[in-house]
Amino acid sequence: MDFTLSEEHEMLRQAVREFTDGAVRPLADQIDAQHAVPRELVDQISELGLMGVAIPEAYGGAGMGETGLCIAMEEITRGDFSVAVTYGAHASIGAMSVLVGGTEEQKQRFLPDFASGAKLACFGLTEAEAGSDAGAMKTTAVRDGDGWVLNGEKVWITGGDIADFAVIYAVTDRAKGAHGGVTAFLVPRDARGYTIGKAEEKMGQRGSSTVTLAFEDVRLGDELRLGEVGQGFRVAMATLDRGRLALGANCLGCAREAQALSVDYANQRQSFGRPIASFQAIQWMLADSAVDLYAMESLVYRTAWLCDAHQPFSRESAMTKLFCSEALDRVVDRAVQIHGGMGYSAEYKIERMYRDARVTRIYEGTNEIQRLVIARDVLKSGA
Ligand code: COS
Repeated sequence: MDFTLSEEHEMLRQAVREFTDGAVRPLADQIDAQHAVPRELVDQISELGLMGVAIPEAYGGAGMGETGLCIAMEEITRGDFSVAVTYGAHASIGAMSVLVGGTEEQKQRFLPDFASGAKLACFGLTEAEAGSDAGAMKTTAVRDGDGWVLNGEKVWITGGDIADFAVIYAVTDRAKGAHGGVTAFLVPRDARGYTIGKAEEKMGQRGSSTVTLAFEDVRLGDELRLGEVGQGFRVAMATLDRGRLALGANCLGCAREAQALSVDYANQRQSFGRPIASFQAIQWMLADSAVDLYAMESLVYRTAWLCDAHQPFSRESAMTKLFCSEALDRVVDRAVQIHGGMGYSAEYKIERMYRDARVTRIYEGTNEIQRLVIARDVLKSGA
């Protein structure tokens, strides 16, 4: 058994860490206050080659697998969650839908631009009345000659305002139900009838844009259909397996930063004539968070290894998302407690991180859905 990262992965971590320290962390307060990630930051991520970190070299990517993507996500999230989520909307679930569901021809046509960041993608599954029950979607794509006509509206689409393409899941045969009647499409932003709607005002991760995308009689050639007709639900679920894993890496990065800030604060803050780090009450909180961090790291990188080794990892990805998002909540909550009144002040980073963390138990499948996915697999396999 060998748990060491390859030299290549270690170099990637170092490069992303330097980028985060120099370019991301200094902007985090501004990003939160202005509710926007500067486009230049997204372009810098592209220039570093990170948009294609998990895309195979054959399609212009770095070929560093989900392990590489998790490293990049972890490190960027240490600097700012909104930047990491903006990055992940493309690199983790947008572009990955094409890798997971596209034909060889589509991979060759689209992935090189997705890998370089010349074009960005977003992922459109959720609708106003189809969140956890993704199969209840109302968006339709109807055959029209050689192509399709798309109608409907997707909500909560991260990065929908900057994406050049949206991966849209639509009902193509209502009679077959969600599982056999949903198909995925790669919809270009400049298609007639494609409208980018309003951005949500959010509690946290305020810099990441989250918009509605509406489609009114959008005509699509059949070459923009991703995968087989009727197989879209499976493409969505297999893509989310990767997305949920990468989200675990986001949680790990945010938790690491919260713990590092807590250690600094505990060493520097004096109470009763000595640093609060010398009190057992504080030490126990730091110890409990260290255990959470170790468990998060173990889950993230073992599951990434399963994915890169082409082994099944749906259950493990749901477990990673579930555990890491709940562990992050515990770690940031302790971090606020250690910071005392300062942890509640908007002047300290920890206040933003506490707000940023909360949604991780909700998006990419609520934790209730993760428990459902895990329990179904436990009951099916008997263990
Ligand atoms: N990989 C590949 N295929 C998968 C899969 C996976 N991880 N999970 C399910 N499938 C396939 C199943 O094999 C099944 O195919 P068959 O009908 O041929 O057997 C099909 O997809 C339907 O799966 P399932 O029966 O589990 O569907 P349900 O509608 O019962 O449940 C849940 C699906 C609830 C798990 C799904 O709707 C879900 O994940 N909801 C949350 C959505 C979400 O994460 N939203 C966030 C959006 S992105 S921010």
